Amino acid sequence: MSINTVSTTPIPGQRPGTSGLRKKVSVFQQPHYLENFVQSVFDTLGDCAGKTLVLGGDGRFHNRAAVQTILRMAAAHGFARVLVGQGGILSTPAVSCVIRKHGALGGIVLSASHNPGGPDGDFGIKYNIENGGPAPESVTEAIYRHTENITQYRISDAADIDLQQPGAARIEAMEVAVIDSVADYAALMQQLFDFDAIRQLIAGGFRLCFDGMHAVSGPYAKAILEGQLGAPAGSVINAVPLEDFGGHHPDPNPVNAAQLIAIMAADDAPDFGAASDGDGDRNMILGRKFDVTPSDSLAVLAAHATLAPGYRAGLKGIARSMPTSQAADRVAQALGIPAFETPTGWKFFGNLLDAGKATLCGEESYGTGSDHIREKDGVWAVLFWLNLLAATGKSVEQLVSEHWARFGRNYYSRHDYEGVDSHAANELMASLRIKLATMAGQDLGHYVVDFADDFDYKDPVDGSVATQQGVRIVMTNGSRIVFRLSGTGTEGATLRVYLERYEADPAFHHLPTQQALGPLILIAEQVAGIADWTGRAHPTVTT
Ligand code: VG1
Ligand code: CO
Repeated sequence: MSINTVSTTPIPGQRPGTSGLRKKVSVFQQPHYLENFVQSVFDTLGDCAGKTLVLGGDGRFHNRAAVQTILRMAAAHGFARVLVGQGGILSTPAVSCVIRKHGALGGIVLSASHNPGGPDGDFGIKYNIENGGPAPESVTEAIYRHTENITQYRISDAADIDLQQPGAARIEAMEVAVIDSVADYAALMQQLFDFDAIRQLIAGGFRLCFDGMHAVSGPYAKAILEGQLGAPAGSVINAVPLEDFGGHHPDPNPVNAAQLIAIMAADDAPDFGAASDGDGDRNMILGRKFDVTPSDSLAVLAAHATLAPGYRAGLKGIARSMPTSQAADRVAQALGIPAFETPTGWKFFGNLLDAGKATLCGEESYGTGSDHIREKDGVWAVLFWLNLLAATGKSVEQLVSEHWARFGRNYYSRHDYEGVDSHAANELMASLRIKLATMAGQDLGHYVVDFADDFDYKDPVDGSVATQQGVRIVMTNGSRIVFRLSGTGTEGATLRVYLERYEADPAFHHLPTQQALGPLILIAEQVAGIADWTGRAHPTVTT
């Protein structure tokens, strides 16, 4: 074994987006592409002697090859130890859990999350810091600047490590520990939730269906739901991670999880349905013939959190991303705890969680989590819901309807215009920004604009500032329209339009969502000229 220094030149465009660096697999397969980025991460970290790195991914195409490359480079950089998931597999929440539990310096997650996989799909890499959470922008920007000037990387010429069985091996002076991908994570879940109560619920005939979407959470859900909680075999479907996710988008929303939606819409549907995404950090919650919007899910969990053993002491605060509905804010108000509004992306929650200012966090994009780790967490959200269902004896629909009756309903939908021309998308946003200054006080349909701005965020812990995080038009009654461009796509631009209407009157709590939001949808088109700029009369995906 020996360590080689390889000359390289910068490759443009290695700037991480909302959640790491995501590109087509073919881009990552270019010579030096992965190596340049990984060396930039390591050089940004500096001396790693004596330190531990956690490594794993969602099992998508190119995962195994990338794991072997990164192991050789970590050895060359002087890490003492790498903890790598068996088969190269670790979900995003499991990486966060393992970093924290084993006191690692950080971790690398190989995933493009909800983006499609396979040789023609997407690949991605994300660095998580010592607290287990996504690197903040100060770190990702330093990594990016390094990629612009890189001249060499170092790599061992050691043979591939066998990742199939847990055990220990060595590359140069570095220990490689192949760990059970599920064990640490499952142990943490047992501390947070009442497994006995859930086991009893299931033993009493309560039926559930978890859709692993052929992505990383299958093995976690099988081990916990079927293995530990006694759900009958077959309760977890599409449980085996596949390199191409079976050709589907591993994105748990009513559009992409069509199989599960059909199961939950049948007359003999199970009592509870759920799905997770490529890297296991998202969740979709369903009742029988009933979908729970992610924003409502956060609010319901917050309102009942003390029913779960891990949250019995109460919540310190609730944080949500700006475009997420304000349903959780109403719960925070009722509980007398602070509510925080952050830019999109889990990295913005890290400081609030570390400082003990927030306990629960959520995003409208099917992401929910807490201070148990520093990532959003799909299986955790499922167990939290099961704990509430077991403790209350109510159905999913009952819990949500009662929530609306108590707090009012925040109708909510996101309209995505995917793969639009980047230039046109930027022009659309620029033209919206120009209008903002004069919007306050204007009548739009039956609404009056309270204020309109481009969301800025100053982190209350370290004072760092993020600007241009989404254009929002907020009406006097709290209804809102938000526009922003996606930072995770790999083709053209994706325009996201977020629509929210607050309705206090229970007589109006059961309208079809798109109908309830109809007037706001018209206003969004009228204000932004979406059809003109994008050439699209309708969104590609509505969630
Ligand atoms: C999207 C979501 C955002 C989420 C991010 C990563 O980002 O909107 O809420 O944090 O994906 O999720 P964007 O920039 O495309 O809107 V995951 O599960 O793909 O890591
Ligand atoms: Co994800």
